[in-house]
Amino acid sequence: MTSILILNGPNLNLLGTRQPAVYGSTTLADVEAMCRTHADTLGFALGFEQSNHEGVLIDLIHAAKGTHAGIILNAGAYTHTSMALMDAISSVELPVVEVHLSNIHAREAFRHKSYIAPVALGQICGFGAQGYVMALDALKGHFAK
Ligand code: CA2
Repeated sequence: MTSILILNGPNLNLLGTRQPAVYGSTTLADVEAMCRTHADTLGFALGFEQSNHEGVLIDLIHAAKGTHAGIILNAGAYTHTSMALMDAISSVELPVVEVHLSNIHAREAFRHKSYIAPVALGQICGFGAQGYVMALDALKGHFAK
């Protein structure tokens, strides 16, 4: 069965507990449950991880090679800073869909820059938790090409 890794970066463990006006009231456990339900309908197996540590995220991307066929990545604030995550994505040559809960282009200027976007299949942002489900559909379509 095709397996997808959903990877979440720093502070996303707090989802649903603070700043609901920006990030919604859905918890990360809720996001995982939504994704698992949708992955079942698409015939995907799912890995679902979160880390607050850049090196751990890099290790998880490296380990995805050979285990997962694609990655859905919300790198949190590392999106805007991390050339190391960008290099890790390039090195594994797996399709990556970049996801953000908020519309990063409608927020502060520093959030407009993404180091992930140039090495991703595409970016989904601004649709809250539904963006992860949309990313699963995007990978399904990509594999069907
Ligand atoms: O919109 C997104 O998904 C972000 O990746 C979220 C990051 C932010 O730095 C990016 O610019 C956009 C922040 C994640 C923090 O998540 C929290 C959730 C609830 C309460 C506090 C933080």
